[in-house]
Amino acid sequence: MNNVRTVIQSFLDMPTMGKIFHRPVSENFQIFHKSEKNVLFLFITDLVDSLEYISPILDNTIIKFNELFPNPTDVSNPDDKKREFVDFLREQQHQMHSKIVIIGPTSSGKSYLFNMIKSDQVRQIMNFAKASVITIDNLKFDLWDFELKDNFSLLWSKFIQGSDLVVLLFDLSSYHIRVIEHFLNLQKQESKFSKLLILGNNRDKINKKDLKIVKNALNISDIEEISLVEKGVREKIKLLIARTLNLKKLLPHHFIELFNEAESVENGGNLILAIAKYKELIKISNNYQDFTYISTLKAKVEKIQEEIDEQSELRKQIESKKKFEMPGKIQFTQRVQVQPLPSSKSQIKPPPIEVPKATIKASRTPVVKQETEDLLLFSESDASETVDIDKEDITLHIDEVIPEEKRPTLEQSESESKKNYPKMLQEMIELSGSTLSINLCSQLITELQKTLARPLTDEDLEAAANFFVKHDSL
Ligand SMILES: Nc1nc2c(ncn2[C@@H]2O[C@H](COP(=O)(O)OP(=O)(O)O)[C@@H](O)[C@H]2O)c(=O)[nH]1
Ligand SMILES: [Mg+2]
Repeated sequence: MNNVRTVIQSFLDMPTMGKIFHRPVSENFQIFHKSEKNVLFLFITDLVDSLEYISPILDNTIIKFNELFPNPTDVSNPDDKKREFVDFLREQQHQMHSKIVIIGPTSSGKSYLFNMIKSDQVRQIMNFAKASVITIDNLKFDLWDFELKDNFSLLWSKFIQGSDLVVLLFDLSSYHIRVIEHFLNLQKQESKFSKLLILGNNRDKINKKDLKIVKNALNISDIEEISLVEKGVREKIKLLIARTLNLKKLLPHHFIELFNEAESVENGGNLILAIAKYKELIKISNNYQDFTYISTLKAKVEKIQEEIDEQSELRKQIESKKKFEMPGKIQFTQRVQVQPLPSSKSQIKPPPIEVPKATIKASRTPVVKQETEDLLLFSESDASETVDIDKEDITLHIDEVIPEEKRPTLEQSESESKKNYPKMLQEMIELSGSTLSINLCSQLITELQKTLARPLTDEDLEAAANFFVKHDSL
C-alpha cells in the first residue's frame, strides 16, 4: 500500500481528470487509476490484467459511483447505497472473468474435480474445453476443464493463457515426473503471473510411506495431498483456492448478531461493556480486513467514550457538592505523600552555610510527625476538635464510610500505589477467556475505587473481573 501511495501521490497533488493511468507497483500487483470530479478511482489487480480489459470496468464503476453518491463522501455511510455499491463491485469482479484452470495428466481426476466444485451450467469452449463458474465466498470465477486426452496437446497453451490461478492435479499413485514437469513448464510459459496450486490426488490409494517417497522424488515443496472421494474435500479445495488467491475472508456470520448485541447493551446503559463489545467488533473487522463497518464502529466507541466522560464529570460535580468534603488536613496529607524527601542523590543541594546538615534533619522531623498526625485525622476526636472543619460539611461519620480496619494508612497506600490495578484486572479478565482494553480496565478500576472509597483488594479485582466476564458472555 505504501508503494501505491507513492505512485499515486503526484496524481493526488495534481489530478489529471478523465484519463486512465496504469503502473506496476510490485512484483505481483499493478494499479489502474482515473480521476474524475476530484475523486480518484483506483483498481489494484494482479499482473495478468491488461489496460483494454480493465478500462471499461473502471469506467462502469465510476458511472455507478457518481449515480449512487452525488456527494462522494457519502460512500462511507453504511446504508443501502453502500451495500448496492459493494454488490456492484462484486459483480464487476465476476465480469472480469477471473479464470481458474485445472491442468494435469490424463485420468488424474480433473473432470471429477471440475464437476465437484462448479456451481453453474457448463458451456463448451470450442472442441477442447468446458467452462463453468466457481463461487468462493461471494466471489465468482470462471472454471475451465481440458477435455482432450492428450498430455502434450498444443491446445494446452491456449487453455492456460490469461488464467489467474492454475490448479495442477496429478495422481499420487501413478505419475511420470516428466509429465508433471511438462505441466509446470506450461504454467511458467503461458501464465507466469498466475498463482499455482499443486494437488496430489488419490491420496486414498497410497500409504504414508509411499507418500513420503513421492514427495521426495518430486522435489516440489508445496504439494497438497487430497482424495476426491473423501468427505469434505469440496470445502477443503475451496479453502485451498481462496488461500492461494489471497482472497479476503468474509466476516463471520455472527458478526451482525454481535453488532446487535453491542447495540442492545449500549441501549441498556452498560456503556463500558458496550465499548468493549464495539472494540471487539473493530478487532474482528481488522482481522478479516473488512472495513465496511469500521467507521460506524469507531464513531460508536467515540460517542460512548464521550458519554462516559460526561457522566464521570457529572458525578464529580455531584460529589463535590455532596456535603462530604475532605477536611483540609487530609488534602494536605496527600501533598506530603508526593513531596520528595531530600536525599543524598537529590540534585538540589542545600547551601552549605544557611542550611547546615542538622537543619535538614530538623526539617524532616515535622514531616514524619505530620504523617502520624494525618493518621489521627480519621479519629473521632479529630472530627469534632479540628477548627478548620466546617462541622456541617461532615454528614457522614468516618466509620460508616470506611471501617476502621480498612482505613488507608500511608504505608498501605504507598504499597498499593505500586500495584498496577488496571493491568491486574486485564490479566484476570484474560485468564477467564475474555478481553478488555487497558483503558477500559483503568476506567473500571476508577469506578470501583469511587464506589468502594477504600484501597482495593485482590478480591475486589476478582469480583470486578467476574462481573465483567459474566456480562461479556451473556
Ligand atoms: N479412488 C479415487 N478415485 C478417484 C479420485 N479422484 C478421481 N478418481 C477417479 O479417477 C477417475 C478419472 O477421473 P477423471 O476426472 O475422469 O480424470 P481426468 O482425465 O483427469 O479428467 C474417475 O473414475 C474418478 O472416479 C480419488 O481421489 N480417489
Ligand atoms: Mg477429463
